[in-house]
Amino acid sequence: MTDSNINDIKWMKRAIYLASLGKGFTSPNPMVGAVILDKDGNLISEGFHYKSGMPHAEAMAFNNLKKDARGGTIYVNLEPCCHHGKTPPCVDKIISFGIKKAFISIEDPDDRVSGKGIKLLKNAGIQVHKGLCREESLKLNKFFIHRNITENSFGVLKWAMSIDGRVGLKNGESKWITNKFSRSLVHTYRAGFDAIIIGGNTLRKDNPLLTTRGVRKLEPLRVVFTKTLDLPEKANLWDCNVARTLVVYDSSTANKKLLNRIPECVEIEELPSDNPKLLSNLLAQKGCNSVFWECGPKLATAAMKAGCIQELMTFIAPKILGGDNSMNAFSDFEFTDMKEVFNLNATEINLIDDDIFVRSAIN
Ligand code: AOF
Ligand code: ZN
Repeated sequence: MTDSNINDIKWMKRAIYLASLGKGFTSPNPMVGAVILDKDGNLISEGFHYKSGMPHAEAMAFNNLKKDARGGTIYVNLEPCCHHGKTPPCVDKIISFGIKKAFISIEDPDDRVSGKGIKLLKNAGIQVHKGLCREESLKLNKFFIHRNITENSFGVLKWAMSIDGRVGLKNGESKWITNKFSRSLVHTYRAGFDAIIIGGNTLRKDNPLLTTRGVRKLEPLRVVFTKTLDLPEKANLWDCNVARTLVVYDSSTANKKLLNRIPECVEIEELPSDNPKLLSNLLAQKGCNSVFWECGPKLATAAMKAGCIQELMTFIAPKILGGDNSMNAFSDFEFTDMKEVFNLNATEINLIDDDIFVRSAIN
């Protein structure tokens, strides 16, 4: 590897790091960072996209310029945009400031940009290098990329269970299976998502808060997916000062008269059926790149079946609950052959004090 390659990687990694500073705030937009060097290779500016509707990474970097950028180089982890959205096109800025070389890690999957941004830069005579730190950039924006390609939110399903695979006793008792460190880690993980989903059963049974406990100032949207609208009059989720709440109900089965039990501050949406795919699609349209499913067995099973889940987070506690009728993480998938089961790819295994944490992707 030459010195120039090493430097290019260094600056691209810096752009990726800057991009990551927007984590939790950019949706529906991606996390983007930009670094600008002058013609002699000195750092003259940098920027990142920190919120949808605010300047893009490149725009922030050009706004912060300390020196003339003519003949310089830009490093950016996502293809610069060429459309007039909430803000003007970044390619125009790159061209007008006289940049000569652009390192772009990955193409933008957004149809309005996808390949067109790079083409415009090349047409303007800018040398474009694509693919540097590609894997890291794909990983960083996997939620945004998934939402753009599938029009659904990237789903991560979480559950906590005993070492014999139970999520609760047969009377529904489930507080607390895992230790306090695991539970507080869940609050931190929530901060990485745009929305958290539960079903009506979980709301009735657990009355959860579904917050990050202040880990993130702008709390994720809390979503209740209900078939009946038979929800309690008093619930922690009805306190909209803590975080926003959205109730989504199945209009084919719900009793709409029960809507008046829900406080006005709660947002309401209806769907024609209880298909979780429709919910994932609705949330994607509302700008959620990612959703954290913290639901019970029925909804978890339906979400898995419908392809709404891309990743799983499992907390395993050193406890044995036993019992034929204890609660499971899933209800019946009705598999009759081992060829039908979900095959997972474990990507992370950690000890959380005496609990085990496993992250896995669905193959
Ligand atoms: C960039 N740099 O920092 C970001 C980009 O609604 P707008 O105008 O903010 O446009 C959003 C789209 O712009 C988004 O879907 C993605 O294609 C691109 N985001 N592009 O050049 C940035 N955040
Ligand atoms: Zn842009």
